[in-house]
Amino acid sequence: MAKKNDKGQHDFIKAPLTPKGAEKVKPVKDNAKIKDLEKNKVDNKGKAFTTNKGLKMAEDEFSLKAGRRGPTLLEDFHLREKIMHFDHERIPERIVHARGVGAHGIFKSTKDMSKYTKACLFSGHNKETPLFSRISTVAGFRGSTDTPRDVRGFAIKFYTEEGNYDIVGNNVPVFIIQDAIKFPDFVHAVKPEPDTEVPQAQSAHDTFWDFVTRNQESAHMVMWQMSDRAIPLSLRMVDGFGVHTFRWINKEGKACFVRYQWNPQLGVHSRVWDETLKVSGNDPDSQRKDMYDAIDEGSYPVWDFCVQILPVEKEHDFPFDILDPTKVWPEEDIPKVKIGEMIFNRNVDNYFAETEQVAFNPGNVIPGIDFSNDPLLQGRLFSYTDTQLLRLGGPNFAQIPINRPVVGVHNNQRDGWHQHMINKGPVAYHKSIIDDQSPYYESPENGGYEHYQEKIDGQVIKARDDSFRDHFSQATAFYKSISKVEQEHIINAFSFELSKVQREEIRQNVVDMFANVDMKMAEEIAKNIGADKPDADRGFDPIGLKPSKEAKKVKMPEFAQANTIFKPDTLKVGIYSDDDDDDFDFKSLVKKIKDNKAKAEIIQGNLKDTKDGQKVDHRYETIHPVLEDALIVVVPEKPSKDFSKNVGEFVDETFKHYKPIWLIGDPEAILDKEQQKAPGVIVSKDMKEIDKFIENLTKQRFWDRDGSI
Ligand code: HDE
Repeated sequence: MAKKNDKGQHDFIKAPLTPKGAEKVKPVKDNAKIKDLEKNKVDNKGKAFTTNKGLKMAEDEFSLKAGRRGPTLLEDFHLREKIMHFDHERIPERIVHARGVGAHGIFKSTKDMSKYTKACLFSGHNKETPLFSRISTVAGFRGSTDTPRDVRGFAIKFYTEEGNYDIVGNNVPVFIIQDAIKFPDFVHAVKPEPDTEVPQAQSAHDTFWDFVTRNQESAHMVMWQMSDRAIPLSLRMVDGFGVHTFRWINKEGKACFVRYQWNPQLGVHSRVWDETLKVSGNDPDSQRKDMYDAIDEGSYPVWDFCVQILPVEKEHDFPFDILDPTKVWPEEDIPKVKIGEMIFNRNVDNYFAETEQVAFNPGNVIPGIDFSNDPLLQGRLFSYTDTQLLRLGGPNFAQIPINRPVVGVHNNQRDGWHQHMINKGPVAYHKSIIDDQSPYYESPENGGYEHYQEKIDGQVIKARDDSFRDHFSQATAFYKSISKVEQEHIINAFSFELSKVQREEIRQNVVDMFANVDMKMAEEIAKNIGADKPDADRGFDPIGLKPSKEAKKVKMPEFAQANTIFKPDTLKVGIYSDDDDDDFDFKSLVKKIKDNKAKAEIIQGNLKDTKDGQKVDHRYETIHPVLEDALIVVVPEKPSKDFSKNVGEFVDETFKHYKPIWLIGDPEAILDKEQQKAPGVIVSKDMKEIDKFIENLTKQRFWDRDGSI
């Protein structure tokens, strides 16, 4: 029974805060979530077959019939159970971000940030917190391809000792709209058009581009979407951004604003567009397989986890609104600081149970983290719980193994679909004297969550502030900050997409609008698609404001992919060769490639091992050159018909996608004289060229190669 006060009454003013002797919060172990999931893992190996009720069955191949050729009987509970379950095996796919790949990992803090936040995962050095992450495309259905031109979602769930903390971000730093109320319109515009349900996983259609020109806050993100960032080489080579401004709060209750980003230690790399189209057809699962294989082989992807910190006093010091999700915080003005590393080191055991059922929510926060008034973020806080209620079939989705925290859950919520908890006793309301007023409320000093007490003073109004109305300055700054090659790719991407737009008026509106980003860029696009000369004034929606002088000065060189990290690690070298090439030493070549941390895949006419015992990975027919990052051709003395038939396609595709090539043997009939001298091409039988080849592989693409596309 609860203690009474000195007047002999129960204290009914408030429930006790953190009674003496209450359990202290203990740090979680990095494998805490893995251990937790163990409890739910099922291994059928060597086990007898049972129904879902545990009944062992003598047979699972025939339904119960009245006579061997007679009708099936209703009393066949086994048949009914099996078919009933099968009939309900699908749940609604995510309305956006339906196609994704998940992985377990660890966040390791490398810098103590307790001066700025009391969030447990960021305090202390070398502190490890388990996590689960899901990277996704946005527009495509769950069964679509891995490699459309699209932004990638990048969500992380940290299982901390103070509950789950989710960062639900993207691989680009800005969003397409500023206010959540426009999200359904945007999604309707980018998804397949409702009359025909085409096109799948593509923004190259009328409704998307119509939306863009009618909502010009989209300008900046569209530039990113047309850039190489939207066609990544691998999901292990994408950045992640929290996009919104969040608030951090320290132990003293002092707040600051923050933005998150995490950068891959392998660098940010992309494919070229022609290659991407072919990858989609040749291996629609290429990126999920790439992630799975890398983790499976122990090549764990690692991201540097960084934060930009802004004192609250500086909120209004910039030519853009720091709450605007269509703007980045340029690093020249607000430098980023590395505070940790995020490593993916374990694959899921079951795609549906983990990757499909994981439920992220930007509203899942822990003490030390709070929201800002970014109107996009505010709307998201409502949306995610709502969507999960439908997708996961009831209010108890937080009890699904992948979603449950690694700490205990104690409250008075009860019942609902799929309730797994067995709460004891009669009390299911707060402050009961029967249960000693348990569960008690934790005081903020001891880790109880308390919202930041921001002072709000304003009129109730459906509007946006003028500080959100400049839509073009950062779109221009982004374009100006990237390399010539990246700029060309943007022009090509716009030209491709707009060529698919059927309505001439929409095509013209787009070039007119983007003349406000860069006139030369818009002119090139207009020329490519046969539109009239762009007119920036005609394309400017006066609902926006022209960039101020200050805003025009913003620079963002940090986003040029030309400045990224280059490493040969995990890149794939295809070794194209003939069956039964007795003389060639495949073993040493494969070893040298692997010594440099790259991967070697032998491609031949059939799958029989090479004479020196190397595994052949692919047949000519079952691999396409776009799936390799570089090509070595081992030309035999007397090439077989099969070798000669396919070698042309392998070399041509690799050449025109600017990738490294090494011809070991006679180059005649494979490359013409000009091509043999092209950058990134080696023609030599000398195996010492391996060093030069690895250097080329590290560089990845030779943009100055003539004859490429
Ligand atoms: Fe989401 N978003 N979103 N979003 N979002 C969903 O939640 C929504 C936004 C993002 O791998 C949905 O569980 C609204 C920004 C990711 O499971 C849904 C708004 C950013 C994922 C939803 C936004 C994102 C989602 C669909 C405008 C980047 C996949 C299924 C206010 C910062 C997470 C689901 C995963 C998923 C709503 C805007 C990222 C419908 C209303 C901005 C990575 O609730």
